[in-house]
Amino acid sequence: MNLSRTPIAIAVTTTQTTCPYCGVGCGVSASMKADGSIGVAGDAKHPANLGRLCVKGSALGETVDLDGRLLVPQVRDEQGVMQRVSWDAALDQVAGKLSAIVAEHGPDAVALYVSGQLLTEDYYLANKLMKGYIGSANIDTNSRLCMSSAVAGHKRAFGEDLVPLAYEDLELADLVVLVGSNAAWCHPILFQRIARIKETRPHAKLVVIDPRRTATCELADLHLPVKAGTDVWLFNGLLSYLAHRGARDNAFIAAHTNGFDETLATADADCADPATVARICKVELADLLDFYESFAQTDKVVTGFSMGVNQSSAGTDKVNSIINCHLLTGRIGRPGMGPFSITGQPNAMGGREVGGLANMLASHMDLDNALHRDIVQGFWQSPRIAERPGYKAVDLFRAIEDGRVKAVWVMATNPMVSLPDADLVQRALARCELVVSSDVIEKTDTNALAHVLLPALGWGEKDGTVTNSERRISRQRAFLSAPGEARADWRIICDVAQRMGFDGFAFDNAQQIFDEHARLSAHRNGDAAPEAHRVFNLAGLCGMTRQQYDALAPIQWPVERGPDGSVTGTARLLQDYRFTHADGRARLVPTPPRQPAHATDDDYPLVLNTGRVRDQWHTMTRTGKSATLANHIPEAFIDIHPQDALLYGVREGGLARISSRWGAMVARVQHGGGIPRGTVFVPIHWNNQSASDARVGALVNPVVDPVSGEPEFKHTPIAIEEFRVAWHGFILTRHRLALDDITHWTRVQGRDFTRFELAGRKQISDHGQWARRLLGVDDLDADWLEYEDRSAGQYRAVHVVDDRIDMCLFLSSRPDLPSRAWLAGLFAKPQLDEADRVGLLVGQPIEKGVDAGPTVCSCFGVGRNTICDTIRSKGLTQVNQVTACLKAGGNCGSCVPEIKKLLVEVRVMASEARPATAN
Ligand SMILES: Nc1nc2c(c(=O)[nH]1)N[C@H]1C(S)=C(S)[C@@H](COP(=O)(O)OP(=O)(O)OC[C@H]3O[C@@H](n4cnc5c(=O)[nH]c(N)nc54)[C@H](O)[C@@H]3O)O[C@H]1N2
Ligand SMILES: Nc1nc2c(c(=O)[nH]1)N[C@H]1C(S)=C(S)[C@@H](COP(=O)(O)OP(=O)(O)OC[C@H]3O[C@@H](n4cnc5c(=O)[nH]c(N)nc54)[C@H](O)[C@@H]3O)O[C@H]1N2
Ligand code: SF4
Ligand SMILES: [Mo]
Repeated sequence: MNLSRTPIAIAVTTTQTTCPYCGVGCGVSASMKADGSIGVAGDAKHPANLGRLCVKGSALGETVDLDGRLLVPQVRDEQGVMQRVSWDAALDQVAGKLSAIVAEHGPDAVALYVSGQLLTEDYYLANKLMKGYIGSANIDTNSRLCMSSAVAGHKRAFGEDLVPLAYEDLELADLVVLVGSNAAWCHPILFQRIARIKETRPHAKLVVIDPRRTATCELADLHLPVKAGTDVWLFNGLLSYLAHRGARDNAFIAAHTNGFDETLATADADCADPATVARICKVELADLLDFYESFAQTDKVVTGFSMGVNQSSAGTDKVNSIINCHLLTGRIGRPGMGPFSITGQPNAMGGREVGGLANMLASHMDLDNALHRDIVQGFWQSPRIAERPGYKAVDLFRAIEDGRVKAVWVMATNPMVSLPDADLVQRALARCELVVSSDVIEKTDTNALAHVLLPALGWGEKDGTVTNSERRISRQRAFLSAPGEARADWRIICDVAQRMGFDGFAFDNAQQIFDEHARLSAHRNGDAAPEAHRVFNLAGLCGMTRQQYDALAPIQWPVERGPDGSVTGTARLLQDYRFTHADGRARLVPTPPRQPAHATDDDYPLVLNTGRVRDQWHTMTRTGKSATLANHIPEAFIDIHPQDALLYGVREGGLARISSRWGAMVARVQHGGGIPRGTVFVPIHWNNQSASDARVGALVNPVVDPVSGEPEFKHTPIAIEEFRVAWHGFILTRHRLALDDITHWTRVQGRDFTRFELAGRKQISDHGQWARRLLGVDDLDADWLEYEDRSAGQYRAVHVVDDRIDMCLFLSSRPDLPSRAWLAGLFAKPQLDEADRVGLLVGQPIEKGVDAGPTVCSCFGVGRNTICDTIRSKGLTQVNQVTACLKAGGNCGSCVPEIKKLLVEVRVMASEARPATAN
């Protein structure tokens, strides 16, 4: 079988598609070149990004090779070994077992766990299969971990899950408030649109509300380092301030809302006094009043919020406390204003459209509404329709663990890493009768526990639609042929459904599925009964031909078709102030403030906050393949305040173990992430494939918001202690390596090599012998050079083949090892010169300036040391001067906040006359 790939068209034309990462939903022009490499550029015509891409988007070409891809169906045999099987055998097994379990234990004994990274067409069919045919609502999605508090907040306030505004409104606003959002790193292109407002409208103001001083704060006018979990106090305080200082819109409140009196009374009860709020939220009173007054004085306010709001045991209340302030001031439905849920995944919004959550139906209809069930079942002509909500993600895995759910089909998500209490997920999957996983990558933490692996098409190969944060539907188009035996997710769902004996799944292509989805959105929408009305309506996109679907330009829903056949989307919702609640009014929702579920105590004195870094995507299955992206932050870390580090006996650069009541992990200690005292921040990305012991999900408490079921990912009490090791080291090698015996390791993708960061507990008696065995080098190999200084506890070895560096290993009793950036540079050289060899022997570069330091600008590969040296030597004070000298920051702009921070750091260091640290 041919497992290689072929282009659909070699660089003759470029294909307009959409980035598969964040919810900004940037348009990408992609092509496969004759040499097999992938060309990727921003699509200048796409309204989300107008030609720009962030680092992750720009590096897409480095992630689509077939290395590590799941290319054939596999089934675990009786010995527990995965065996390649035919599609027929795999599908028969999945369909047969699902049917048997349903027959014996009922439909609620099986479940689907899906993802905001599926295309709308895939998602639509997964939901249809579960709710209309199997007859259970046990389909939930990783969006439960992400957007569900926003969905619940929208439904409470508006009666429907509506994101009222468009990206353009951020540019029209005079005040942008970002709450619990590190947009500079997580929604970079959107953030750059906000940052650029300053150039044209300098009076516009950006306020960031986040316990950490993130990269996003570098460009803010005001940062409120709110105490974790206290946002409701802050926004109730704002509501009270606005209400009593003449900022409320009485006419709007009277005509278009309910719930004003109770909501204001609730806010006034605890939060009428700004000084009290400032104390509880741990922010300066003057800063708080500055924010309140700005909000009161500014008509055009957009409040953007993300995971610092949603991922909380009070997530839904946080969302409503924000929306309340917009309703009180009538700041909604007009240009430049409104509450704005910034969605995470590329198709989080599409998943909500198709009803992919366990408590929703389809097309923005509700499970618990008999009319809605009738509309959907009538449209599907399905044998059944689920009548009550299924298990939400966290409960679903509990139900698997205790045997209530006996089969789970996971699609496009990696719950072993991304769910809270991830060790419970491990126990649950280990005892589950049938675990099926559809993925594009073979070795993931979840796949390690699956019985059946189904190879799915990935980005560049799959075809369909996604909807971004501003409700804009864009096409993802294929420009690569299907590799190996991989199939589209929607096709795999149809294959299984048909084998289970269900009609309603006879589709030949994505367009037919999209058409059905669009028709359902319009079906009986606007019937006489008020609850039949949904704002979500794709009437204008029904009946497209294949060619029209293929040519579909990005468009925001709802979509209408005029009498002349022209199709119009909708940039801004709620302009008529008609809300989806039966009485047409919005709700102000009382939000009594409450603390996070678990407080710190003597055993677990610190709060664990978790989130993202700039250049990695989730569990790293794709971004982890890119050497460019690995350079920014190569290893998992525990960011802690220097004074807390001192207090708990951990040292920057060393390893620490953190533990909670649920689990533990090990990572490197660092400072400088802008973290307040009493908390630590750990990235979510590293997992069992990329490190020995860095899966932070294992520690996260599984408490969820009572309304949305979204976990409290940002607040778990933990303890920290030094992770003692006898030695530290690293390897750069062009070869594969088995690391069975090493206490702690992290694998980092390099351009022509793999890097391993290592640390060990066992003393090594004979370094040379140990190193040669680990690296597989013959004792007599003439190309093996080594150096040992026993008194300093240092050892290094280099293997050179034909004058090229082949592998190198450095060990030390302390974590201060030579620059990896310097050594990476040597791997790029066709030949080592004399200075390189001397450098390798003495363990540091001989020539000055060779060590660029860790990458700051990934687009142009500019390191921290280079930037700091240039700032210092040329006396630079502005980011654009750095860009003029080094190009850094001049392409995608994702690193601009970090360059800004370096400008300040160099200035501070110069005034303190301290030397810069190197890495
Ligand atoms: N580089 C990158 N970008 C991504 C992703 C990725 O994996 N990598 N994933 C995408 C996805 S799916 C998502 S959901 C988004 C997430 O995007 P964001 O929500 O912007 O990212 P996070 O890092 O999860 O968390 C945001 C911030 O919430 C803050 N926070 C923690 N607790 C609180 C609190 O109590 N109150 C407030 N106000 N803030 C708090 C954290 O300190 C953190 O800086 O990013 C998307 N974009
Ligand atoms: N501690 C902590 N945990 C968190 C969060 C947090 O802030 N803190 N954030 C949560 C949030 S917001 C999110 S969104 C989740 C994300 O968490 P996950 O969804 O678990 O993370 P991903 O790595 O994106 O997983 C996607 C999987 O789908 C595969 N895949 C990619 N494309 C395709 C495709 O087209 N088809 C198929 N079938 N498979 C594909 C990838 O290889 C990968 O294995 O993490 C959540 N977990
Ligand atoms: S901002 Fe970056 S990751 Fe997000 S869609 Fe655009 S290019 Fe992709
Ligand atoms: Mo997310």
